[in-house]
Amino acid sequence: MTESDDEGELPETDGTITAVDYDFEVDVQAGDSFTFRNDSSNQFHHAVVFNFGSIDPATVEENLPAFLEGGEEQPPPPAFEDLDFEKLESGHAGVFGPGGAGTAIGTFQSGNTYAAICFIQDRTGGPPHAFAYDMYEVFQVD
Ligand SMILES: [Cu+2]
Repeated sequence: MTESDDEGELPETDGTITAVDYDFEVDVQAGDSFTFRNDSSNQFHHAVVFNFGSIDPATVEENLPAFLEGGEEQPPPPAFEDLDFEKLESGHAGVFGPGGAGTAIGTFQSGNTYAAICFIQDRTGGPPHAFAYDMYEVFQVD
């Protein structure tokens, strides 16, 4: 992971995942790296990327909340049964405060469905953003 306050110093990557309060804008292509930017004015964020393979984005969107809330104790929703959970995480950007940016390793395959998810809490505490504000974005790579 390379960190920099000045985006101009960051190396080229295969796409960008931008966090705001409390959403992601995703623009990534098939590849093995991404730039993470926190454009929030207030909160810290990160991006954990899950790979849902060939499951279509609408199905992931529908089942993701129950899957996240179930944690590791609950069985996954039937739609996610065939996933290899050992390989679910395909990328992970570190935590950045407002205005921060960095590059991260992330494997993106053409045609696959992914979700970028934020598990960071507000500065004042509370549940992770994914739960408190549905801070996740489901996307398919072209
Ligand atoms: Cu967040």
